[in-house]
Amino acid sequence: MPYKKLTTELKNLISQEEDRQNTQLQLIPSENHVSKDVREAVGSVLMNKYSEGAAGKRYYQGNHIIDDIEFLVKKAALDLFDLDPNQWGVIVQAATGSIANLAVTTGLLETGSRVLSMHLYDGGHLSHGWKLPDGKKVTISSKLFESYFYMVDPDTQRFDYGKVQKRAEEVQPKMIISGGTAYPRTIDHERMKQIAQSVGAYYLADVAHEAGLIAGKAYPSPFPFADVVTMTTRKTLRGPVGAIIFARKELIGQIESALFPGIQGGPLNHSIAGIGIALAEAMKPEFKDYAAQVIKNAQAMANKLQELGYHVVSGGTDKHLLLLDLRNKEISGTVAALALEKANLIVNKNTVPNDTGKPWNPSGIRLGTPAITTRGMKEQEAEKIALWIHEALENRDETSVLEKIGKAVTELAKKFPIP
Ligand code: DSN
Repeated sequence: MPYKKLTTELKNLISQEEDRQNTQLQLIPSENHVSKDVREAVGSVLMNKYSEGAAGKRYYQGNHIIDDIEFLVKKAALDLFDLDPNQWGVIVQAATGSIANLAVTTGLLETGSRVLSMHLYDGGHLSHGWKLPDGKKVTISSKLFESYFYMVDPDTQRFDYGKVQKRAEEVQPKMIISGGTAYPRTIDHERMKQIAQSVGAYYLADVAHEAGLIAGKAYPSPFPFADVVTMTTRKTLRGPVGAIIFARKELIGQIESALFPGIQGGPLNHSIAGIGIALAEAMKPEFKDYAAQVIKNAQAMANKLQELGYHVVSGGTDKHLLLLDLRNKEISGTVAALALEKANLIVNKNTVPNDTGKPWNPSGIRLGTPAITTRGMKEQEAEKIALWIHEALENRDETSVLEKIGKAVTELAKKFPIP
């Protein structure tokens, strides 16, 4: 393909994607819409600079400005979460959450050590040592460490910390991890730290999903308890793709060397600056209103769906996400997600606790409100979306009904433009 045609085609596709984001509703809880300032930072000339090494200790010349940027972003990260720089260290170079978690585990643990984390079907994450139920090691974390999982109580679909304690005593892990992708309830970080301490393990709280809610003081902070906290920056924190690692001062050096030269080369300076802008935005008083509204919207959506006969996992949500187990409706997660896409409602299929389906055809869908709340939507819109979800799922084989809903969704979306 000639260069000019390729460039034109790519520019067209970018503009089509912008249009798609504007005219559909993004209900995937790990997605959000960043500000123009974040986009400008990420698209800036900072990406031209190589800066391997920590800020102030680089292997390349010409990095004094990049150093200033990285120092500023690190300080902003500590400030946003009210952390004392004498007690906490921070790393902003990890390109993604999975890489951040790999840096933490490889930095603090011997290869082959035992790690205990949330089961994926109960809301955990691949990078916490996930292996398939038949034992197949499909992640680097499961290949490097001996991984074990704790699960939600089958009746409440919430963690029973007494059972987590028992599991920890059986497994005797070197690290206990909480957090992940789809646990809709508050995690008791104080209890998790006690459990970890009782077996001599580090406690890593992965708050990738909740970072913005914690920054906005709408969700409990893990910092008083955890030894290490990791987060991605693109979800509720409303920044670019990236991650932040916070660790108690005495642990940060090992993690830093595990990241570079252990895992990564040159950091993504443009993303780091974009993270800094997002942190600054999260310091504004209105970000607290945003975080609180994200949760109100998710609860309004969960309540409405429950009224409509859906099994909302754990009976509701304390945060920005909810999980529907569709087995009572006899619809697979895949069929549901595809039907909703035709109605311009973008969700993802997801495993649910005690799933009897397969990861590529699980029994549920996951919904979230960070992106619609950024657009300015409130409970009224969240309830309307729940009604559309119901109508679309009931009429999943009726293209004309899905198209009709899709048009109504777009009309609403256009009233709430993306930043
Ligand atoms: N992408 C994250 C999420 O959707 O929660 C998982 O890696």
